[in-house]
Amino acid sequence: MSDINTLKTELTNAIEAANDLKALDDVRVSALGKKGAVTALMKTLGGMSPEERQEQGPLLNALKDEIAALISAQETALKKQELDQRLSSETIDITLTARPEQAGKIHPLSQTIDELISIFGAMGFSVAEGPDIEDDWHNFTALNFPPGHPAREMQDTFFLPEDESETDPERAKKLLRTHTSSVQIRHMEEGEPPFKTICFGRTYRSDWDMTHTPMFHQMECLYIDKNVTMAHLKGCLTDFVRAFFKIDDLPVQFRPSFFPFVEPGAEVDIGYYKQGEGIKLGKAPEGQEQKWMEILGAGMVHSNVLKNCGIDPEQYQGFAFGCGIERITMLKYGIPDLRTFFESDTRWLDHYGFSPLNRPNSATGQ
Ligand code: FA5
Repeated sequence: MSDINTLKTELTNAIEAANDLKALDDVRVSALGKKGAVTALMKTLGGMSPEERQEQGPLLNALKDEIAALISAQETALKKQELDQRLSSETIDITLTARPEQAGKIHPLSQTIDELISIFGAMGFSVAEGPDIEDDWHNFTALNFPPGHPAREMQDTFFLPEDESETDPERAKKLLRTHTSSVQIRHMEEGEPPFKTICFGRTYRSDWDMTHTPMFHQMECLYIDKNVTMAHLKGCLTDFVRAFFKIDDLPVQFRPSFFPFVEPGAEVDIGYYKQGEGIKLGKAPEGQEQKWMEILGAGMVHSNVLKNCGIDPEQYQGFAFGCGIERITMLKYGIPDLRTFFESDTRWLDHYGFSPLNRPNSATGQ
C-alpha cells in the first residue's frame, strides 16, 4: 500500500512538473509504458496469493486510472497553453495581397448553347435529343438522300461495323452522325405534329483544318405545323441571329441552295464589313462594301422526309435549319481557330470562358 502511495505521489509531482508535451510523454512512458513503474507493479499481481490479489488488484487498477487521468488533464492544459502562446505571438498581416484563386470557367460552347436555349425557349421551342451513333436510315435515307447519291459524299462519314442483329440493311449500317438533322427524323417518327424543337449535339466528319474538325457541334431547328411558310422561316431565323449577335439591324440574306431534305433550300448569310485589319458584323456604313458570310443551311422540310416519318405533307409543312455551333461562337466572341476549342488548354478557357455566376437569363432571352 505504501509502495502505491509513494509511487502515486512521485508520479503526480512529475506530471505537474512536466512543462511541455515532450516532458509529459516521458512521464507517461516511465509510468504506463511497457517498462513503466505502474506496469511493473501490475505485473507483481501474477505472483500474489488470491487473497493478496483481491486486495491489491483494485488499488493498482485505481492507481493506473488516476495516473492516466492526470496525464490526460495535464496534456489538455499544456496544449491550451501552447495555443495561447502562439495566438499572442503570431500576427496576421492583412495588408498582404490575397493569393490568386483559380476559378472555373464555362466553356464558350456551353455558353453559346445556353444562349441559344434561352433565345429559342422564349420563342416557344423545346429541346430534343438523339444518339451520336446513328444508322444509315436516320442520317441519310429518311432525309431523302437516295442510296448512292453524291450528296452522301458531301459529308465525309465515319462508318462503324454493321449491327449483325439488325435485319433491315439501312438500320444495320452504323455511323457517327454527320449532322443533327437525324434528330428531326427520330423526333417526327416518335411523336405527333405539331413539332417545335431545337436540338444540339456532337457531329462527326472526316475533316481537319483551321475551320473544320472531325468532331464539332451542330444546332438543328425544326418547326412543323399546319400553314407554316417560308415567311415563318425567314422571320424566325432573322430574329434568332439578331438576338444571338445582339445587333438589331444585322443584315440577313437567303441564297438558294441544295440539301436533299429541304425544298426549297437556302444558305443563310449575315452581313459584315472590313474594319482596320479585322471585320465587324453588321450593316456596312455609307461608302463601305457590304460583305456576306454564310452561317447556316435552311429550308422547307421536303415532302419525302415528312412521308418517311408518317406525316401527311398535304396537311403539315414546316421548316428546318442547322448550323455549326463552333462557327457562330467563333464569330460572336472573336475566336480565330476552331481546333483550340478541343485542346483543353486552361489558359485558353481562362481567356475565352465565362463566369459560372453570369449565365444567360432564360426570362429575357439574353
Ligand atoms: C448540314 O449539316 C445540314 N444538316 C444543315 C441543314 C439543316 C440544312 C436543316 C437545311 C435544313 P452543312 O453540311 O452545311 O449542313 O453543315 C452545317 C454547318 O456545320 C456548316 O455551316 C459549318 O458551320 C458546320 N460544319 C460542317 N463541317 C464542319 C467541320 N468539319 N468542323 C466544324 N464545323 C463544321
